[in-house]
Amino acid sequence: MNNTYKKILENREKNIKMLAVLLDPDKCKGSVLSGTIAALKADVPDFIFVGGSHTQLSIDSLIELLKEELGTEIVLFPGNVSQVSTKASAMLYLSLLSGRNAEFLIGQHVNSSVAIKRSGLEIIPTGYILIDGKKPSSVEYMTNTRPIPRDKKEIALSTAVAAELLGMSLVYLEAGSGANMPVDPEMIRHVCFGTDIPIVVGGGIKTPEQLTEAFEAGADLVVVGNVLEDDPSKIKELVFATRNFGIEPYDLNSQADSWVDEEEEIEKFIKYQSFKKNL
Ligand code: 1GP
Repeated sequence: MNNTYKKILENREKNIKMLAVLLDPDKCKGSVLSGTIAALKADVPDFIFVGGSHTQLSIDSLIELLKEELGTEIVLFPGNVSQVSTKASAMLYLSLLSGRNAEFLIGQHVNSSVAIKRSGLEIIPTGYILIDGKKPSSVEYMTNTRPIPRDKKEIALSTAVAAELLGMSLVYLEAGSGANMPVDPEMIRHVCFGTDIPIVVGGGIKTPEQLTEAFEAGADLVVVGNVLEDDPSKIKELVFATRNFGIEPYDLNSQADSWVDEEEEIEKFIKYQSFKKNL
């Protein structure tokens, strides 16, 4: 098994939640790119995804730059076959299961399968499920498909289970980049409860609270994009919320208390030693 998926499975096994940052090559350039790289150097997410719904330019140079600057592996999140790059290490091999457009279910795959197999990229078969994020999404428009209504958790579950039975490695619940509303935690909970493969959630997540809600509902990996295009420094609080997921404030306090106790003990000991010296 290759590295990216292995890491996802190992973390899932230990209930360690993960964060991926999605960089869209169309938007991530100039000062946005330099600001994002600086922020990501200080607070490192688990994965960097690169891709977009309608990018057609070569993404090789962006990937090379990211690898050089961040020293991290890059995962492709392609909107279409033109976004395949051998500079990346892995690729989410997406099939848009929520739609009924054969082109995005299997057509693009047939057109590119032999080249992708030869590329040496780690391929992660992913059931991509578009959910209504209360804003028309680029995915919806570009693929000419309709999202699953946000209150139809049974349909989302049936689609995710179909992904699992088809042998896919991941389910990606996607509200669409820049969604007004992220996937409802109730839907995430329902899907996670009924499936046995890792669940990725993205679209419209902007705050540590939304991220934590997705994790609490069972998401293994959360993807954020737009929020960092607006303000790269937001990565700090999102990485913090991911790393501290599951640690109760009580635990943090009691840990702090024990450090205080320890410090007090050391201080007392030092005082005692100097007291003895002066006897
Ligand atoms: C889109 O899920 C990703 O595919 C990220 O969405 O840009 O809204 O964070 P945002």
